[in-house]
Amino acid sequence: MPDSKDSKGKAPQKSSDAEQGAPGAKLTPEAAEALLASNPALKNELGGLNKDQAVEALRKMDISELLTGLSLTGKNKKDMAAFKFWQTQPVPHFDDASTATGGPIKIIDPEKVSKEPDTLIEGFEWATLDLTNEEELRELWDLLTYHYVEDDNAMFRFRYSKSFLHWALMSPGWRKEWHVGVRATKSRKLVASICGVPTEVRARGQKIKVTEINFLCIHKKLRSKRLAPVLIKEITRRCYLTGIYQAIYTGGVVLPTPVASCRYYHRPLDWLKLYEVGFSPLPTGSTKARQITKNHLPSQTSTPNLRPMETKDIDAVHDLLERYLHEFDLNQAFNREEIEHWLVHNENPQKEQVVWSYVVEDPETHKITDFFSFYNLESTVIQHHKHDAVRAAYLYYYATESYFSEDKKAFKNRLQMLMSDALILAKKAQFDVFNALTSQHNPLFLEHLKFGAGDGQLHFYLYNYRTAPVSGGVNDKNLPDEKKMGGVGIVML
Ligand code: MYA
Repeated sequence: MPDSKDSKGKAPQKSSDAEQGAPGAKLTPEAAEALLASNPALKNELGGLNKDQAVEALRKMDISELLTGLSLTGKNKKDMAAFKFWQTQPVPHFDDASTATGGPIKIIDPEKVSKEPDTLIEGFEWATLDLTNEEELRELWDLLTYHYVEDDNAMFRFRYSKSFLHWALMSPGWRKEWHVGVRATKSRKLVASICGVPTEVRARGQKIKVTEINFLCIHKKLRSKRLAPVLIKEITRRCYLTGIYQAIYTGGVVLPTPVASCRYYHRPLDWLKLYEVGFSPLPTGSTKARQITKNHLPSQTSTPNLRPMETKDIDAVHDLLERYLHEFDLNQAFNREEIEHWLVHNENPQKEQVVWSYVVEDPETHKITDFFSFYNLESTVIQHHKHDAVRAAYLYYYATESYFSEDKKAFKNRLQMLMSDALILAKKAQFDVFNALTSQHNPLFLEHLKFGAGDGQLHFYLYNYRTAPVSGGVNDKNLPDEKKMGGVGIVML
């Protein structure tokens, strides 16, 4: 039973009017089969049909209807029949996603990359944001706070803190040129953004230098004017100019073509507040008191020798995490500096804490045997008389030596204990809800620890790189499945 109303994923947006009513392309049988194979949710929607019937049913639909079907809740209702922009980009098409071998889609000749940006619509100009400047950081924060991702019913909107933006956008190797803005020429107001940071990912063992793209945002008054493609092309140009030809990004909307799709799960920490803001429903037949009791957590953690991660743990955590992440088809390849940046919290009274990381140290060998982390991402509760924000902890990276033992049951038990402690620590840190995807080995603990299924999916995309679909940890019923693990080993902010 879904326990939470909203996914808090990267929510889908309304379609641009320009493409409404465009005729939908028909799929080939191979494309329909590939799409079914990589989308358990869609397959589930066609439940009751055998494979051939399902393929045939899919072929009869146009792509726009089909993509609507990709979401169990119809959340992705967006007429994308034409994909006028995405069709022109080096991304896999729906029908070739699973068939071709891995590798770059297009070889970029740096000589041919334009040295100048495209012109913007009248009255607007390009900006490069200097996020070391408090005022410019505040401008980006302001744009995102009022115009970034909302859920379908416009009840919640992501509220990334300034500390978060600092953390997310100034990671090792960051470049100012990849913090792209658009300003209104007259007022100088920042009205749009798209940002990237460099990192490396491994796709089926192939290490790729990528830009991690995030914070694509357009002021509400400038929506549906085809500005998003212009922003995407501009950051692509800036990446190409620095010799980066691939990117990774996530979104709640279906675009050509997800490499993996995970589902959101939510563990209430303050059930009553989540109920009051409309995030968690009261299940039929239950009472508020029963829900509060159901979600009650112990006040003390239970893993022996658990403590906050410190600078001295960086090498050990790096070693453990790298060995663990290697096991996933799609994962992030960290260097030491990145481990320090992404996982170690340095006390600073001026800055809000963004990341919480814990390690287990063996008291005899002093070996780090386990580690887990979560980060803070609040959402504004839009127009609520009592609460103005929901504090959500998002599960980040974790790893445990028990994964490498033969005893898979011991690994499962260990992970359940660690994650239960993560919930307790998040509750102590005043979070209202703990969110996790079906990625990593999360199917081993989600249902056991009373996470409720969200209604959102998070789709993972690679730009200018093809690899066969990666499992998102869910089965045909879009439920977490231990047999579907091992796909996604990257967490995107
Ligand atoms: S995901 C977060 C996205 N942001 C939000 O949801 C915030 C609230 N919404 C908005 O600000 C706007 O609605 C946005 C679209 C900006 C989303 N990713 O300008 P338009 C396509 C990619 O008329 P608008 C994140 O940050 C759409 O299919 N494309 O539309 C990761 C259509 O194309 P096509 C998207 O609503 C971002 C076209 O845009 C998305 O005014 C990764 C319509 O443009 C989306 N989330 O603005 C970006 N939403 O005709 C890709 C719509 O083909 C990076 N569209 O259907 C690619 C890698 C680049 C670097 C490469 C380096 C090598």
